[in-house]
Amino acid sequence: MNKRAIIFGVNGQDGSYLAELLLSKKYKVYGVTRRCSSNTLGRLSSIIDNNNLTLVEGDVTDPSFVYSIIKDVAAKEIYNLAAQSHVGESFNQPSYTIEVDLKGVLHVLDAIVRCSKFSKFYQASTSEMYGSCFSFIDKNGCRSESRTAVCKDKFIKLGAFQDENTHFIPNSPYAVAKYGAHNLVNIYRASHGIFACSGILFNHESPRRGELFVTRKITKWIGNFLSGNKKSKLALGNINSLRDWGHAKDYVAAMHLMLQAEKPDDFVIATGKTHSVEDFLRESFEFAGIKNWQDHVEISKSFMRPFEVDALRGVCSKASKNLGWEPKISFKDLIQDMVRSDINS
Ligand code: NDP
Ligand code: GDR
Repeated sequence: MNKRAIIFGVNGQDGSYLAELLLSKKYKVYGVTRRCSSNTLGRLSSIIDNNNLTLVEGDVTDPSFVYSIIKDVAAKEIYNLAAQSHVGESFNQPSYTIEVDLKGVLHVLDAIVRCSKFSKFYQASTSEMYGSCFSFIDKNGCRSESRTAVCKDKFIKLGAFQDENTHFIPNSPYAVAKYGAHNLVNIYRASHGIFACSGILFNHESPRRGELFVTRKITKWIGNFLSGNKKSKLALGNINSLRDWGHAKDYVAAMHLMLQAEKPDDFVIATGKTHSVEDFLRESFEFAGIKNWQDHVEISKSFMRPFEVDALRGVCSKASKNLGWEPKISFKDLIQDMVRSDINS
């Protein structure tokens, strides 16, 4: 049986967990990494010697490379996790972000249609596509939508949420690129009949999270502080924003499940719970036994975004019903996993 899978972005946070999952299910995994003069394979250390893992150097912005690997491997499943994935950075590098996060996806879809139509495809869509848009149930019991920025208290009071029926109103170059890619997946599915799914994943973290994302920035700072290596304060931007944070290990399982479903579709993957960056800060410092987090944090303009996504809370009832997927790792356990790992390292 053909159990070959291609993962674009295999050495990222999600790519590394997904590769481990697929290898444990006896897949032959072809992982695409970008050529780099320094080692970027650290997250793959536990599987790097696995005979069923083949690493291939290439870039999703190169259509001829994408076409060749998809044709040569003839994979059962193709996962596109490759992206310039930092929202803040997309304001500094908008054109590059569009090149990778939108055109890269077009290259993959196009190659599938031209030479591997039987392959099932997963695209990494994102909750960033909602921008400031959220849904809520109004006082008449009807579903309503708001498209304006909202403060934390109001969002929580409204019981606001986002799901597959909430509109997308992207407000960063990253979100625009991802929304474009999301639409392309729908168009290719409808017009070419390919099995293509988008996972609308809300924030998910782990000890392997990139160090420039806020959760890891916090836990890494704590690790350094406790080992005596940190003299300066932890500089952060907006700590009032709300995010729905899950654990990456749970979320890669959902990616795989989507490609095992009977028909291709889009699914929200989230925990249904929302916390502020400040909550994450407080709980991380408390778990590490550091008193008064306020004494160690400074707010810096340089980490503020020109346009912010204020509040996210995903409802994943469609994925629960159709895929049997539920998040297993709680916010508290996620924090403990990350803090413990950064203290130990
Ligand atoms: P990471 O930033 O950790 O990983 C991104 C991966 O893409 C890296 O392996 C990176 O390689 C690779 N990559 C970047 N540019 C290219 C390129 N031009 N060609 C080939 N590979 C490239 O992200 P995550 O693992 O956190 O996320 C995976 C995907 O899911 C991304 O598409 C992200 O946008 C999306 N997503 C993530 C969420 C999250 O909370 N983590 C939530 C929703 C969506 P290199 O190491 O060389 O940079
Ligand atoms: P996000 O994650 O933008 O939601 O995108 P990030 O951790 O970067 O920001 C979360 C929130 O924290 C605020 N913030 C800071 N963010 C960073 N990076 N650095 C800081 O110093 C800082 N201070 C405050 C941000 O303003 C924001 O409100 C992640 C990425 O993984 C995307 O690829 C993915 O699509 C979405 O999650 C869902």
